[in-house]
Amino acid sequence: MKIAEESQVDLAAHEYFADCLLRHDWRLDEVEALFALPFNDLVYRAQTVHRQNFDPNEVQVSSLLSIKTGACSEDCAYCPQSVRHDTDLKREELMPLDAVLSAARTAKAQGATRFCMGAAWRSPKDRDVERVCEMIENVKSLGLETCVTLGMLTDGQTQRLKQSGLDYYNHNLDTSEEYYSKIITTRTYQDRLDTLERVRDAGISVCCGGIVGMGESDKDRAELLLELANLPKHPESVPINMLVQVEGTPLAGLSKLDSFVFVRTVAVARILMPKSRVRLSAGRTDMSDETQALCFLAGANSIFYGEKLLTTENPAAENDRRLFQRLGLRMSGYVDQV
Ligand code: SAM
Ligand code: DTB
Ligand code: SF4
Repeated sequence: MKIAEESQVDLAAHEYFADCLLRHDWRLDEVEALFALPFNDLVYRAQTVHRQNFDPNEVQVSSLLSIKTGACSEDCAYCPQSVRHDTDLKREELMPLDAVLSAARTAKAQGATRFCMGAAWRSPKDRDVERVCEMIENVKSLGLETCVTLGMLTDGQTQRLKQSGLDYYNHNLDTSEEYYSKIITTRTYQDRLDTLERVRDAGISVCCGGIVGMGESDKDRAELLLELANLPKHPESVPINMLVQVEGTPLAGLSKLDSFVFVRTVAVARILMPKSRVRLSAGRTDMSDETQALCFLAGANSIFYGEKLLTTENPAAENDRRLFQRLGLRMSGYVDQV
């Protein structure tokens, strides 16, 4: 065996044994007990786990682009892109390759290391997947990691995406199984789990998390994190989104979630999934710098970066760079700190 092959085997074995040391058998009462800890104890515990596994002052940054916008047949109550909700959103067909590449170049110049492309589909057609594969190949050639989120996939589609060089697939569980049926009626939790399994089987890294602030209970939040932590393998990325309330969606006007509960959710995710990137995701525009700093203290080490999420606002890149500077945080892989 050549040395390069040997070290790849070593690496795979190392990853396998490292994964075996992670727990996948959390119980609901244990997770609820973590949530119920005094805030200082919980954050201390999360930061301790964080330091054992990551550089505590480094944050990974991903930029998002909506490559197909609106007119989605699903009825997700949180989403401005559902055809069932009367939002002001302008629908757009699948973007041409050059427009995608131009956005990817801007994201890279601003310091992003991963480019995530999202499409408002229930599930893509094979010909859509072909076009997305072309985007993936081209974005990768710019030196960016790639992530896509396209809805439910078949086995053939996950294999095709893997072949194109896709690094991550985002597919969120979003909430507990019980609350899911109150938020979405056009697909089931099991549909979601099935796609996640297909993505794993194809050898693509998994990005999977959820949304809080949708009127769910403490138990729902605990169950969501329990579900993620007890997957056969922890998702490599765990986005924790605060609901962005969009006028015209059924969830607009809900009372806002206590920001400390949001921080607690980040902390518990960090403790349950010690080696995963926990992403402080949607909702940062409405968060104070202090709340975001608490999230980093609680173990968040990734953000969505750049002016826009998919269809809603995100803080300006310049503001985030200033925040990082004030906190002494570094963006991973970004040499030219501005
Ligand atoms: N259609 C695909 C799907 O649902 O899997 C991919 C795109 S969908 C917009 C990606 C994710 O965005 C959703 O799973 C949800 O977690 C998140 N999302 C959508 N609307 C949101 C909102 N208003 N606030 C926070 N997160 C939201
Ligand atoms: C994720 O967990 N959050 C991102 C990404 N994965 C695709 C999407 C957030 C969307 C927020 C609402 C919008 O901009 O449309
Ligand atoms: Fe469609 Fe995805 Fe929005 Fe649901 S979350 S309505 S599947 S775009």
